[in-house]
Amino acid sequence: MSKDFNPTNPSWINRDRFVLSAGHGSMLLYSLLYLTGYKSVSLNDIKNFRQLDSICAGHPEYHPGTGIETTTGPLGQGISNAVGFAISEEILKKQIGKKIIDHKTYVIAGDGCLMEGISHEALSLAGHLKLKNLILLFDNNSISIDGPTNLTVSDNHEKRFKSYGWDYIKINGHNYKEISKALKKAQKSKKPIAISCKTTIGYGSPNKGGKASSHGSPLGDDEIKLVRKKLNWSYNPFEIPKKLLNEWKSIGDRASKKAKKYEKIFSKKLKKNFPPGYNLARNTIIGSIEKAKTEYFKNLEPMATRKCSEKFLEIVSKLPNIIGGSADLAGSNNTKTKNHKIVKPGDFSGNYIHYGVREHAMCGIMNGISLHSGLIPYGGTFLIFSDYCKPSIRLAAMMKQKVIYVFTHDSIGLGEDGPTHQPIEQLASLRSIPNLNVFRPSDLIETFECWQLALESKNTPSVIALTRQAIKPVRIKSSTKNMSSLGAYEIFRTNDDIKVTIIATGSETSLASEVGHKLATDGIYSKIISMPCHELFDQQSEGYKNEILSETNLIVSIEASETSYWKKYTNHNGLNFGIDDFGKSAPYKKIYQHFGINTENIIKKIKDKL
Ligand SMILES: Cc1ncc(C[n+]2csc(CCOP(=O)(O)OP(=O)(O)O)c2C)c(N)n1
Ligand SMILES: [Mg+2]
Repeated sequence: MSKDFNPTNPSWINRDRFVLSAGHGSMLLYSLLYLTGYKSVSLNDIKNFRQLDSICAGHPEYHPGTGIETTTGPLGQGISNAVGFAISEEILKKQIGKKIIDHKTYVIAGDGCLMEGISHEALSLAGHLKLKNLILLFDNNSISIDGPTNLTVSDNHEKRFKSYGWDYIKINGHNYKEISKALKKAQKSKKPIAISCKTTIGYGSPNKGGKASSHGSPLGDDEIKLVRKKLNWSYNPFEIPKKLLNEWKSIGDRASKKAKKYEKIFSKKLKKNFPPGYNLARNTIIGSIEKAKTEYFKNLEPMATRKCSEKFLEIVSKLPNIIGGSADLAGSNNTKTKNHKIVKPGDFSGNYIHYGVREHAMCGIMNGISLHSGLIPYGGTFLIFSDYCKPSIRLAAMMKQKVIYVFTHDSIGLGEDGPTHQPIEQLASLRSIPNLNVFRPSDLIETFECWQLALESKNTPSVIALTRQAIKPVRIKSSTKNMSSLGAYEIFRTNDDIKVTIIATGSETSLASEVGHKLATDGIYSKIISMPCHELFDQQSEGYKNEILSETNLIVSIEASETSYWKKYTNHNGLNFGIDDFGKSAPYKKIYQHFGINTENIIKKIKDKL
């Protein structure tokens, strides 16, 4: 049954997914898309390989609706993406029935992908979960850039895959019959399966075939002549004989016809059964969100923002399309609520994934879940370990995916675990990634607002940085407007005629408020700005930004984190309270004192400056 792909409707939800983890082989994908009749890639595009604005980029990370699902530049990422695709397929199949969702995910990975650590994390989780819909084709050519892989690798690939709980079969990767037979077998496998395809790099090149030199550099005119001779190919460059082209197109046409039949039958069912997205279901949960806020206003108790986040997740976890998880820190990240059900090996009726201590794969897998379409993934770890997630976060931002990172223990406020666990430069480095919103809310109201913004974002992934320690609320009156959507806003001012603007985020906003009140008792008046999201603030009108930033000569920032990123708001003559060194292991209030992030020090420095 060929419902695998459809050149005339590349985005069909039940298509098989194809991931090119060895993204440097992108021409394989472009040529197949062209030959089978996808409109997205023309022969001209292929001629413009790697040229400005050509769809045939060097590494085409993702192009929606073109047949390019995802191919990864950073080796190994694609394996984790494929695991995410396979998880999405299983979850959606369970939710809406296998008559509607029932497809496979194929991934081509090379020696390099399997050398990368992320492959271990992702393959291990895939084996554990028994993802029988996942087929990995291993381009086993025993060559990478520096030479033969025996320079660096002595792994027994078969034993490695089998120990993860995968099936493993070996074929000659240049033998079409063997490839076809292996794929048929793989499609019936009860486990995830790897097909080791023994291949020769630069196949057909008499002098460069099988050698590392054919990986990246052109063969050269003389060698190309020899290849043509060897492969018995007498046509001009880019000339594809009509007969051959027709054969390929007919494969595409046959696939389209079959896919169309299925699409017709299932599109109605699909519409009826597809889980409602967050935006669609918003009205049904908005009441619960408002109720939780009202409860909060009654007491206004200090609360850790990770706890506030849990309260929000308790509500949205009722929506089937939001898939939570954590890298073995569910209880610390507060990502798993009483409403969650765990995804288990072979049982995908849940909505919460225990990723294990596998941060990198977790984030790569979330990219795959999001790219599959239909589900919104969020996953947690400590903010410090965002460094283990960074390559995948960067790709999510580049591919415009709605992935949400819940990073708790977001400062020295975590206390005794000390410098290895205390994030310093992490916020600045996350903020420097284009198209990523980094939220650091100050209390329950802002946490709810930031979560809503993350879920309603269309093309931007979000980091939500949350405290371990309880913090005092800063928003004490209800408002219908989502103030965090402005990125920064005034919480209060102590007088009409102010001398100082104090900007803070997260746990430091209540400290900023305290500073403001105390300064007022000495006749120094200020306004307090909460800035839960730099990126959203930077997108506001010049007028609004001036309102916030141009009222006083002195601007002060307070954030228990590296300070350099704040200079663009405070200017060189402002004051930045933060930490430009690694943290300390001690009860957290002592660490705040140690680094001078306390009322007395801040007030003294402001007075000195004025
Ligand atoms: C994370 C990462 N590190 C390094 C590279 C640079 N790089 C691109 S291809 C490659 C070698 C890959 O070898 P293999 O997967 O065996 O591909 P083959 O040469 O066989 O096509 C390297 C090191 C990369 N793309 N990603
Ligand atoms: Mg190789």
